[in-house]
Amino acid sequence: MLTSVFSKLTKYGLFVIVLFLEIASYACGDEFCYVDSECSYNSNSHERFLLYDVNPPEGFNLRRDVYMRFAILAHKLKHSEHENLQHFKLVLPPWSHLYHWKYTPVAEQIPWGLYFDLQSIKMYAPVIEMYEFFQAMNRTSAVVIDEVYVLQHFKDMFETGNFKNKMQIEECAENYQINYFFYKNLTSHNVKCLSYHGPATKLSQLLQKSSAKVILLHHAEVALHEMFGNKLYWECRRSMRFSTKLRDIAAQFRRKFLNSTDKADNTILPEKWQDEKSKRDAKGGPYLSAHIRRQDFLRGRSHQVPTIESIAQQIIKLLEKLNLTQVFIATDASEDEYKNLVEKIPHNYKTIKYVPSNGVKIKYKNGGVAIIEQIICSYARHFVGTHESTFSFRIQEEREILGFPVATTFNSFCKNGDDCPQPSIWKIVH
Ligand SMILES: Nc1nc2c(ncn2[C@@H]2O[C@H](COP(=O)(O)OP(=O)(O)O)[C@@H](O)[C@H]2O)c(=O)[nH]1
Ligand SMILES: [Mg+2]
Repeated sequence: MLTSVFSKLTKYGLFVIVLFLEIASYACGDEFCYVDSECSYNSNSHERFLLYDVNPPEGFNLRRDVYMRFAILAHKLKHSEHENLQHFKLVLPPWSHLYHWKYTPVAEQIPWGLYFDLQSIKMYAPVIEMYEFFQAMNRTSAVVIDEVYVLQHFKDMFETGNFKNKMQIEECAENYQINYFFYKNLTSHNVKCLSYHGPATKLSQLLQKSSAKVILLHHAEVALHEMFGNKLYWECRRSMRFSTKLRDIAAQFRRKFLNSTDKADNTILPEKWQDEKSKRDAKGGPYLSAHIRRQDFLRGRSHQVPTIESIAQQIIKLLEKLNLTQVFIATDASEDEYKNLVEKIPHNYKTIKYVPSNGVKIKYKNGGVAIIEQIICSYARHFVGTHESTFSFRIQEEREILGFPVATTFNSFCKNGDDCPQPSIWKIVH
C-alpha cells in the first residue's frame, strides 16, 4: 500500500523549493531576526522538527487558528512523558502567497516575527522560524524531509456519519501537488497520505512511533482543535500578541484620530500575557468599530451579506444608540463601495478608515495593514463584524483578552431586520 502511494506521488514529482536568496534577506542583524540572543540558531542533535502547511486558498485568520491547533500539540509534546517527543520544535510556516494579499509578491516568504511578538509566542510553545530551521539543518545542500504526511478526510466519513477519531495511511484521494512556500531546496523521498479524523494532539501517536528528525504535515487544517475555548486554548491565543511595531502604529492612529488611549479606555494589559487577569471593565475608545467583509463574501455568501445601504443604516442606528460620533471602518471593500458608505452616513458623524503610508504598505504588506485595522477595531467601545468571517472572530477574541463586556463584542451586521444570526459567544477562560 505504502509503496503504491509513494510511487503515485513521485509520478507527479515531489516538490519543492526556493530559498537561499530569501534567507539572506532575513539574515542576522536586520530587524526580521528575532532569534533569542544572537542571530544564529543553535540546534542540538536531539532536536526534531515538525513543519506544517495549510490548504493554499485559506486566509490569514483561519491559518492563525490552525497554528493554535499545532501550537497546543507542540506545547503538549514539550511536556510529554516520552523523551523522543520532548525535543520537537514546531516550524512556523512563512506567510506567503495568500489569496487575498493583492500587493504582496506571490513568492515572498514572510517570517512570523514581522507580525507577531515571537518572544511572547515562545513562552507558550517551542516554535522556530523557517530561517532558523534552515540554520539548524546546516543548509549546505537541499534539506531532505524524512517523512511527509498529506492529511485528508476519510472518504466515507460524511456519508456514514462515523466521526470517531482515527488515522490510517491510505491511497491519496487526489493528486496532491506540494509546493511548500516555493522553497526550492526542500525535498522528500517519503510522502504518504494519511486519512485523518481527530484533534491535532492525536498526531503525537504518529510522532512517537516515528524516529524521523524532520516531518512535514500537509493540509494540516484537517486536524482539529482538541478542545475549543478551554483554558489551554486561551493561553495559546493570549500568547499570540502582535508585534510591538504594529501595536504602536495602531495606538498612534487611535490617539491621533479617535481620541483613544489605553489609560482613558481602561485597556492596559500587563507586559506579559501570563500576568493577564480576568476582567470585564474595559471601556474602549469613544468610537464604534465595524468590520465589513466584501470581495469573495459578496460572491460566495450573497444570501448573508447586507447591502452598503443597509450597513450604513445599521451603523447610524448604533451610533445613535451608543451616543457615539465616530465610526472606524475595517474593510476589504473596493474604493467605490467605501465612498458609497461614507456618503450614506451623515457628516455630523466622523467615518474613518486606516490608510497606510507607502512605507507601511511596503514594509508590512497586506497582512500588517489588516492586523493594524484589527487592532484598532479591538479597542473600540463597541464592535460589529461580519457574520462567519474569521477576520471578525479574531477581533472578538482580542476584545475578550482586553476585558470588554460581552455585549460590546459579539455582534454581526444583519442581512436585513428579520434575518439576523449573531455570532456564538466564546468567552475567555482564565
Ligand atoms: N485590510 C483589510 N483586509 C481585510 C479586511 N477583511 C478582510 N481582509 C483581507 O481578506 C482576508 C480574509 O481572509 P481571512 O483572514 O481568512 O478571513 P475570512 O475570509 O473573512 O474568514 C484577510 O486576511 C485580509 O487580507 C479588512 O477589513 N481590512
Ligand atoms: Mg477566509
